[in-house]
Amino acid sequence: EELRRTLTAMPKAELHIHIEGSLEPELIFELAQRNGVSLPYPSVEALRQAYAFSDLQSFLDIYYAGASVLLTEQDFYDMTAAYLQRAAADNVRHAELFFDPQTHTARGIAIETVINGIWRACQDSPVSASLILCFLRHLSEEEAIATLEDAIPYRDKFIGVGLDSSEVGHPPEKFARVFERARNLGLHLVAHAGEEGPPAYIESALDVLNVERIDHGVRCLEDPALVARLVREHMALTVCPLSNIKLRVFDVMGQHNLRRLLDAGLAVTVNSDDPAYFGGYVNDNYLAAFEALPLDASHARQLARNSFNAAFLEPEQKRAWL
Ligand code: ES4
Ligand code: ZN
Repeated sequence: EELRRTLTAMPKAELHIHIEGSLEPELIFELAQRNGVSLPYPSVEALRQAYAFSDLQSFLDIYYAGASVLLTEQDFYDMTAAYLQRAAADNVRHAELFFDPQTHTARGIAIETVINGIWRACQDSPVSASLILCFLRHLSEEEAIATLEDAIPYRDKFIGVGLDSSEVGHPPEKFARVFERARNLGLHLVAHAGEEGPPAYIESALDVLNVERIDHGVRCLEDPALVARLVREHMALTVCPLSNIKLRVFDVMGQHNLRRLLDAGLAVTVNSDDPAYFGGYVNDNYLAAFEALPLDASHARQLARNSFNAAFLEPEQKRAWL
C-alpha cells in the first residue's frame, strides 16, 4: 500500500499516449450527438463491450471508428483537455501527445482544425504538454510526405514526428524519406517498433529513420546484440503494459517482460498508449505492472526518472522535476 502511494504520487512524464485513444465512450457519444454523427452502437455500454481485442489490427479498426465523431476544432480541444486533466490527477507533470492527422484529413477535416484544437488545449493545460505528429504506416510514404508538407504552416505547434498503426508488413524502411525530411526540419523523431513487429524493425528504426526513442520495443529481448546496443545508446523504450495485454502481445501481466527490460539496463518508461481502450491511464499501468511483477520502490523511482530523462525537454526543466 505504501508502494501504491509511491506509484500514484510520484511526479512522472507520459511519453506514449495517442490522443485519439483517450476518447472515452461517454465523450464519443456526446460528440456524436453534438455533431449528428450516427454510431453503429446503441449505447455507451454496447460500445465499451466491443473493446475486446485479439491483436493490434482488431483494436485499430474500432479506434478509427471512434475517432469519426471528431469534426470541429472544439471537439479536438475537448478531447485533449479531458486527457490533460486526467493526466494531472495521475501526477503527470509533462506529456508528449501523439496525434494522427491522416485519420481526420481522410474524412475531409482540415489539418488546421486538428492541430489548432489539440494545440489550444495544450496551451490551456494544467500540465506541460507537447505534440508529436504521427504518420499512419499502413498508408503510403507519399501520403506521409503530403501530410508533413500540409503541417509545415503549423511547424511551431509540434515538436516531432512518429510512426504508428499496423506494424507488421510496414517496416521503417518504407518511411526513410519522410523521416529525413522531418529531420531536416529540426523535428524530433520516434517510431513504434517491436510491438508486434520483429527486432529487425527496431534496428531499422534506429539505422534508417534515426529515431531518438522507440515506442514499445518490447520484442528487443529476442535479440541480445540489439539489447546491448539499446543500452549502450541509452535508447528509451516507451512501454505500455496494459496495451500489451489487451492486444495480446503477452497473455497476462505476470508474463510481461518489463522487469527483464529493466534488469537488462534499458531506459524503460511506463505509459498508457490508448487509455480509453486499454483499461486505464498511466497510474493504472504502473499499478497493474507492479501488482503482477516483482518490482519495488526502487524500480518505481527508476521508471519515473527514465520518463523525464527520455522527454524532449530542456535539461534545466528535467532537473526541476527529477
Ligand atoms: C496504437 Cl497500440 C498502437 N500501436 C500502433 N498504432 C497505434 N495507434 C494507436 N494505438
Ligand atoms: Zn502506441
